[in-house]
Amino acid sequence: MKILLILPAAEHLRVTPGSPVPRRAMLRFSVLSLTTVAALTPGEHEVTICDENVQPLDVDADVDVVGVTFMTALAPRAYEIAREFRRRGKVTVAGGFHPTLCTDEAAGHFDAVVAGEAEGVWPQVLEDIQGGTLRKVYRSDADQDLSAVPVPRRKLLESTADHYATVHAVQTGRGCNHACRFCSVTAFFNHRHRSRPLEDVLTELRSIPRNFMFVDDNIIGDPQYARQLFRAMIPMKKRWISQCSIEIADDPELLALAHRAGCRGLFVGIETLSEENLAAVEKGFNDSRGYLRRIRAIRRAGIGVQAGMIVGMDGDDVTVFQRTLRFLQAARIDALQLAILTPQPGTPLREAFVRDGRVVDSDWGHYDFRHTVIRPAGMSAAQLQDGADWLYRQFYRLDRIVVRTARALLTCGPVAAVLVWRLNLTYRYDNLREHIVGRNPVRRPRRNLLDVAADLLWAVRGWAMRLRSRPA
Ligand code: B12
Repeated sequence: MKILLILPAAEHLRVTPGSPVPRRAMLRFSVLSLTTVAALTPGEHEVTICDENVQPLDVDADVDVVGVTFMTALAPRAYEIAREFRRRGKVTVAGGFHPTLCTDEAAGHFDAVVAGEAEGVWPQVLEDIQGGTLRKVYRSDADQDLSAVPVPRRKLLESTADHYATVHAVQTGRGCNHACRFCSVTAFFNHRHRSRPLEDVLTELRSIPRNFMFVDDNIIGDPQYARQLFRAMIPMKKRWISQCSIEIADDPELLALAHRAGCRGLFVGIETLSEENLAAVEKGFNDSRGYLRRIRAIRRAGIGVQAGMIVGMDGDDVTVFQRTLRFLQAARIDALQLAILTPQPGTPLREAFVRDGRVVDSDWGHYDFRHTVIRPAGMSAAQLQDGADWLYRQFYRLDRIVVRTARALLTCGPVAAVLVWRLNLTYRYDNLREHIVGRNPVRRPRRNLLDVAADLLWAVRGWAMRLRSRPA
């Protein structure tokens, strides 16, 4: 059979016929979900991948089966895609986070849903399609060991590889032992962490270039395993980034090993400065009192820190934005991913918000962490949106990016500095493109001259592009 695997993109990011691929190389990482499903596909089938972030989707493609992966914010687009292909008589299959956490909903739009991991399930789905016995839902065994995880078929991304920062995404393990109430990973993997056989990972690493990304949810999920992995990686002289809990800072030996193994940047879920908030989401292990010391330890080890911060938790009032910005500056955070508290499906957080009637927007398309979909406790929804936008915009001011990059160069070295520069510019680019300005609810608006100039240049660029794309 001919199988097309699709990663949908939200409307403002989607590449359509004739439109240019937006310049956001740093944030685009290869589609590991789909290259993995492709690798699980028996050789008799022909597989292609379409990532709507970098290429237009041809709904008239000559294919038999269409597999779509999607997170919650992409559900509306995934359902549109399913409708188009089903109308053309193709068999459609859904997989990934949203179909797993909202299986019945996804089953209403697709011919079949794979809930959970594809290993051990996907070949059966294909066999059933061929045999005419396709079921609605296929559920993977959540406890299976990860020796069945294949080496992803990265070659399928060859024609679009230039649009990604790297197509070399590697996973050493899945899930996380923590049980943070807002986290989809906890819901998906039932707060359990499993590691792949170390030798499988090392073999895969030997086959890829120097720079890559570990897409683990917590690269030190099993500290003993991480120690072995890092030791074995030292002679490989790789350079990589990953995600990790702040607990790495409490283990100087592990931290040093990570750096010697080539780690140059970590995404760390700091989430909030408030102990009350941390306790409410069951992330007390973060211990906000030690943030500055722990972040300093990670940066001193030569590893840049991207902070994941959440605003809009119940202990937050309108002062949270300015306090958070001050903290990020004081902690010398290298990059920021800011989230507005979003009750994702399947999480205990959602259950509580639904129960209390505090979910005010049920359009999944807005569940991208950039929209306010809740009624916050300590401010209005408009203040939360404004303040979050303001904080994002302020953090990515051009002068701050320049200082940040220079600092990263001096403290973490050239690889980290290049990463910081590109990552910061990508977020700044996204903020400009999405016209994110915002307003600090506790202060009168004050704009930076550089930002005003950048906005003007941006508007001129937009006009020029529109003029150029206008039909003669
Ligand atoms: C790497 C990553 C990214 C990367 C790359 C994303 C990409 N396009 O590939 C970047 C940094 C860009 C990113 C961005 C975002 N991400 Co992200 N990301 C991840 C992360 C850590 C790993 C994804 C991955 O590669 N997994 C490895 C693959 C192999 O696992 P998998 O996807 O689960 O696939 C398996 C099964 O699900 C199944 N499967 C999956 N798809 C399909 C399809 C078919 C047809 C079949 C049969 C089976 C199948 O089979 C696979 C093999 O078993 C996940 C967390 C996680 N554990 O997965 C979060 C995660 C997916 N991201 C998430 C979010 C929210 C975002 C952002 C919105 C964050 C933000 N604030 O901006 C953005 C959105 C960007 C966008 N528009 O696409 C959430 C999604 C939550 C939800 N309920 O939808 C997750 C779960 C993180 C979390 N803790 O909540 N992300």
